[in-house]
Amino acid sequence: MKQLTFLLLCVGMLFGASQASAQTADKSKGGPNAEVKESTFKVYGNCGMCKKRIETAAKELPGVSKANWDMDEKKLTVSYEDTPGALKQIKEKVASVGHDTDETRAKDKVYKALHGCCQYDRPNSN
Ligand SMILES: [Cu+2]
Repeated sequence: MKQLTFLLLCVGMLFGASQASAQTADKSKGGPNAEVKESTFKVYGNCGMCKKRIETAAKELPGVSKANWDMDEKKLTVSYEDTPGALKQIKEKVASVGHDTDETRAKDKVYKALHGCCQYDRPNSN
């Protein structure tokens, strides 16, 4: 069900992007002229391997230009094109590689497959 939601979000964003290119120079609609925004949010993890995994996952998304996870604070700072749903998509992506965030939760199966030292204490719920 979560995957379906994600898929719908992707389709929605594609549709949004094509609309934006039809109406040129409207920055609020996203697309090539979208403003780059920086956000910081909680991402659970433990070690340097987690850091690499989290940052790599975030940067795989188109529109994400920077990703830095603070190992002490357990917070990820990202620079991304501010299109509708972009931040949620980053959180979904980070959860898809096993790391819970303030809004998204990794699948148990993915979490359990993480390296032993990466199995952080999970929050009770989201
Ligand atoms: Cu780790």
